[in-house]
Amino acid sequence: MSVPRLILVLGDQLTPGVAALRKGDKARDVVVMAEVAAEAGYVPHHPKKIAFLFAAMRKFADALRGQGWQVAYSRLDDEGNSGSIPGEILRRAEEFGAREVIATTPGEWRLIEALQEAALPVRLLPDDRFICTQAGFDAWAEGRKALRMEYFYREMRRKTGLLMEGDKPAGGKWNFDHDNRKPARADLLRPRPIRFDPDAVTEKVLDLVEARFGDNFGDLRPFWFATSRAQALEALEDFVTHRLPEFGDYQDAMLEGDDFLNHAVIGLYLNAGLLDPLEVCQRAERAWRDGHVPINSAEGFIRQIIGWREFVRGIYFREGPGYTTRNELGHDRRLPEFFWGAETRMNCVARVVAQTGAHAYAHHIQRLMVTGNFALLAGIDPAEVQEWYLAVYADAFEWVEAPNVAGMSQFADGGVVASKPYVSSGAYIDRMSDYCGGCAYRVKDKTGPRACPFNLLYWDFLIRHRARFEANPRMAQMYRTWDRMDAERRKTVRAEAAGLLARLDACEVV
Ligand code: FAD
Ligand code: DLZ
Ligand code: SF4
Repeated sequence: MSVPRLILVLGDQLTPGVAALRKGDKARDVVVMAEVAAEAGYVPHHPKKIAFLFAAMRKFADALRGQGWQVAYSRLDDEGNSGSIPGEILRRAEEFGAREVIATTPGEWRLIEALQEAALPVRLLPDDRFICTQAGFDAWAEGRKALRMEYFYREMRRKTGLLMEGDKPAGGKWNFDHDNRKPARADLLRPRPIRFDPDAVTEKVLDLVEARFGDNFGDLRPFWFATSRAQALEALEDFVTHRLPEFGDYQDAMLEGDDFLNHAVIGLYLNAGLLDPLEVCQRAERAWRDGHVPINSAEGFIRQIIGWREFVRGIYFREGPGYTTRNELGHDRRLPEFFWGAETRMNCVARVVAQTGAHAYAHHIQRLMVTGNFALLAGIDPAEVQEWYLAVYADAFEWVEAPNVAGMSQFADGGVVASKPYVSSGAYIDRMSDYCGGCAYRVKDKTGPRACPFNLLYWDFLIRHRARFEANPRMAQMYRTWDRMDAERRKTVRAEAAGLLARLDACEVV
């Protein structure tokens, strides 16, 4: 009999057709899956995120066994668990007499490097669960002065044929974002995402996570995520039926009493491998062709997946391991404690952090224009901001988190992802949400004791970085507005912003 090889399947590779499994031989090889302290602890992950991954991993292992695979599964509390992926590879190699490992390339440079340094040779196969290959992305990017998602997205539309009529975009436009900026009103009838009661496997994981990670930021219970492919498919159907029709309209809206609005809440399932990006988009397209969903919603949703999701992945691997340490704006302030739940008087921030703690979820505009906006305006160290996002969201894996946080949100990459920094005063938050009504600050106040911190810090940010952004045609108008402001008023804004930042540094409640 030939020597068995180890087939490594990581926690976010829960796809039956993942590259390493395709290369494996059921009759010869052993699948290795491992819950390990190193992966569960390299940032203080939200307990719901750890529970989701462990429960989904255990069920996936069972499904593989059902298909005839031999699976060596390490539970976190197993005696002999070495605590790391390379350690578990070595342990299983000794157990089964294997001399070779086949793995699908992880979505994180740290883990790629760890596998390359493992005691056994590890053959890394490209992760082909994406629409665009890395070679395809690099070929598209080559020679372009700036990489812009919109042009990449059109290529992906042509490549997949999604929402195409011949070689023309369906509905006559590539992008319907212009129709997608409506604020939402509280609506008790808007259906919330479907919830799944934990079964016996999940309950066991919840007990483990409670004991080991119960002190991490975030609520473990109630736990309601899907943890199998069948449930993830149900969650997709639930979204397409109930929330996709108005997804476009309310994509950017935020409401205090509605943590999900019309969002899909499937990022975690896509990223863990329970759903396939193309099948998700084809389902949305079918709903449009059936007349169930308008084009602005179908297009807006599909763009997030074949556009943004594929684009940020291409950027992460193109930019290399140094990407996450970039800090082009030289920001070095510590992340305030209120990101971890300490008191803040800013209602918008308090709400988004509380919702994040409750669900390990916030939608895109909450991540970008509330917490991300505040961190950028206040000049927080982008490494600390990245660590926070990587820890608190159930869908966070570095390949997708880093370009969104370091690139899109914090401009730490100097403009690789975003053509200008995503900063705004309180007016944007007020327009798109109902947060300001219940806030201790007044969004209309530009200065004074109750001035909204976003108003003060917005100008302060622009002036601190004037040399870099003044020439940007999309920002020139703001500098003209500032220059036209009364000199005394400008002095007051800067002095009050400095006072606010000093209070932040002194850990006072702001
Ligand atoms: P929906 O709004 O319903 O969108 C549908 C799908 O589109 C998502 O599930 C996701 O797969 C995809 N998508 C949408 N926007 C993006 C994007 N910018 N990049 C990649 N995919 C996108 N997404 C992650 O998957 N993991 C992260 O760690 C992550 N961190 C983020 C950090 C910041 C600061 C910002 C601004 C965005 C981040 N995003 C991240 C993108 C986006 O916020 C989430 O994908 C989305 O909120 C997930 O919720 P949903 O499934 O309800 O998405
Ligand atoms: C995020 C995570 C966690 C919390 N735990 C595990 C684990 O115990 N075992 C595992 O194989 N993967 C885990 N992961 C995912 C990895 O840390 C890593 O982010 C991805 O595999 C990168 O693609
Ligand atoms: Fe946020 Fe300012 Fe509105 Fe308060 S007033 S909720 S701080 S934007």
